[in-house]
Amino acid sequence: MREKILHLLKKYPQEHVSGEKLSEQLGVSRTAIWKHINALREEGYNIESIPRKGYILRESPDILTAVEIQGELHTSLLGKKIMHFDSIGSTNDKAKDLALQGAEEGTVIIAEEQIKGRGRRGSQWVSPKGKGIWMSIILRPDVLPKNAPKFTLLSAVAVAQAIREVTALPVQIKWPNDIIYQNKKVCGILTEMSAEMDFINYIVVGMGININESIKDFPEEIQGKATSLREIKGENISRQRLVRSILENLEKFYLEFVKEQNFQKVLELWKSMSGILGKEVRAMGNNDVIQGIAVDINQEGALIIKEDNGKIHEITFGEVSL
Ligand code: BT5
Repeated sequence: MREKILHLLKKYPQEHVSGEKLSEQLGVSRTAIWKHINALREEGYNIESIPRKGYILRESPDILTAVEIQGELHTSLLGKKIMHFDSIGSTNDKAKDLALQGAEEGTVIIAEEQIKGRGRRGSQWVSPKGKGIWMSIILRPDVLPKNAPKFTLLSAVAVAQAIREVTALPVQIKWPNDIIYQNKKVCGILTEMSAEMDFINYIVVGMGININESIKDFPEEIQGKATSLREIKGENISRQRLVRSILENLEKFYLEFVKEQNFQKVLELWKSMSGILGKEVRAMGNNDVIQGIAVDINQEGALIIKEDNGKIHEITFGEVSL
């Protein structure tokens, strides 16, 4: 009901809409309308009401609900369905549950806050309320499971591109799943997959992006290695604009890859935005550490490292530090 009221108020941005009209069009009492309007005000909507004239929406909050995002979203697949939660354990867990129950490709789960946000291998992802973008997207690509790492690269390129478009900040990609600015982490991506031998059941791409946090919003142990777009830019950034731009960019690269088998553009962009190519890196795998120059990534998304002695390694997983 709240969504319907918002739709109507947004339809008439210049004029007051009477309580009577709202109640007639939506088939509920004027008292019910009034209660919903108050609830919307509590969410941060600035709705003016003038006796005998009605309601007018003066300002909307930067919350990541379907109504707010879909209004100006230009996609044909991603974000056609958006589920928004005030608080959740982990959007990736929710997305996986929904995917198992048959949720459609392109479904997006967004939360204002995560209580059990996850990084890779059970690490914690700090997700303070209303500050960042904590979002997961369900994909069902018709490609072989060995292509899975490409979706992490593809998502990293989409997020980096979107951040550059919205903020003009030259953020960089650190293989495989981080977006960094001056070697501090702005965003992490967690790609999870359910697959059989020869087909992918679903992929969930989860992204955590620090937007309007101040450094004190992060626990001490990550204050030295995390940052937010607001910290860098010195001003608040619209989370809504960024979510739209991410979905639009991701859809473009995703469809190019799954429909036209074209991954070249993503690889080129990845390389041009890379924060590690040409630099000395340390890659930590399960038991070994490889040190050398990050020279390239290959078609499969593996990182190529060249040791001092000339030996070449292809790294397919692990943590890379500069
Ligand atoms: C990642 O893991 O970078 C993937 C993070 C994915 C988070 C999203 S949010 C939406 C979706 N739902 C989830 O539950 N997860 C996804 P990894 O490379 O393993 O990095 C994790 C490490 O980053 C932690 O061990 C911390 O050191 C650090 N960290 C935790 N929270 C951070 C934050 N907000 N900003 C920067 N660094 C953080």
